[in-house]
Amino acid sequence: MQISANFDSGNIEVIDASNPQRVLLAMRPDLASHHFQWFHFKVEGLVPGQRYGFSLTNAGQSAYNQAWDGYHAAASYDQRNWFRVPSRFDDGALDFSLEPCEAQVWFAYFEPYSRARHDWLIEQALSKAGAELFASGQSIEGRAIQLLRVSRNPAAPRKIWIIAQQHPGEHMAEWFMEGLIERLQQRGDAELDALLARAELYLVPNMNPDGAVRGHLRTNAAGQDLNRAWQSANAAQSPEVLFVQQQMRQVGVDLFLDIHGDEEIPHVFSAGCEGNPGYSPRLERLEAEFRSRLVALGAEFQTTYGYPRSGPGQANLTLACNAVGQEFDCLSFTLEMPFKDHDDNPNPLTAWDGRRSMRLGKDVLSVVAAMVEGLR
Ligand code: GEM
Ligand code: ZN
Repeated sequence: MQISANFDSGNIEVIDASNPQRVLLAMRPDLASHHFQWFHFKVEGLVPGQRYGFSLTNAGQSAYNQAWDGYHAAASYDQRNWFRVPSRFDDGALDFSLEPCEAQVWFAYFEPYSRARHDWLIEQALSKAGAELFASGQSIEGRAIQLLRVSRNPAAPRKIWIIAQQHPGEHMAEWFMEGLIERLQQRGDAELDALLARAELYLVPNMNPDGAVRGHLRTNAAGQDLNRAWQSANAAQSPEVLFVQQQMRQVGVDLFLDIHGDEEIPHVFSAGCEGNPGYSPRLERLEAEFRSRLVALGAEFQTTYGYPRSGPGQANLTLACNAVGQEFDCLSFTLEMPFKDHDDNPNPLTAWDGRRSMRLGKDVLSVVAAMVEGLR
């Protein structure tokens, strides 16, 4: 049996593989950071029908070590179709076993979104979704941070910004962007036509390519949590954020969505700007309308569970959602999808996955289209 992780978004260390029924593994921390929780590795040389056991021995020290209860590892025989493997968090380790039907299998914390698929998505957006490469920044290690613009009316007054995967382990975020870009390829979509008559879309499908490729959970190649850099972005530590902020200041922002994944809460939810100094009844109304429209649409989204609300003036303005909402006095959300399942509509086979993330991206576009007139 061979175990490997030296590939795009790979992350595992083999502690002891001498006992195939109890292979001892460990997750590797982000570069220059203590954060870890993401794992992604390949096992080859399996005997179909024989049971194999794996143990992530340092799960109890991970960034969100309260998040393992109810979590089940993702697995795939072909890197396209993913399913969940019953997993148990016990005595500080995450244990799971499998009786494989093939000689090789991949395991991951969530269905990975590869850099190769990212490159394909950018090409799809440019060739089929009416997007243009408005600007391109660079990550610390020199990977492109593409800022796409979708504009059918250059005089459109509204500027809608959607960024994804500031936290590199939150691969559901770029699946969401793929769903949104896929919908932009549709013809005869009346909602989309109405939206693009009044707004331009500014999309960043992946904010943190270095971290994603390196198999990081939370930080970029300098160990910086990009979602804590929005008051101090700089070329050395957070060029990814600096680039997007500079573009936002040139273009303007009328609605901002920051797409993330959450380790602990088994639901799709949003976090707004109620703690911002500039929060107003207008923004409160817009937040409530966005949330109620998404629920009414029948999207996989709910408002019962989520992060604790911030008190007045207590927001952390180093976060993208709060920083952008405050600076541009606009509707601004962090949108969270689960690493576990959306328990309002559980799917034991797959839990939350890329396909459902894509569906949510499409649904969010409908809500944005319905609200574009009233954003200002
Ligand atoms: C979260 S955003 C945290 C927002 N918290 C509240 N109470 N609004 C982060 O960056 O920690 C997003 C994420 O990591 O997915
Ligand atoms: Zn995040």
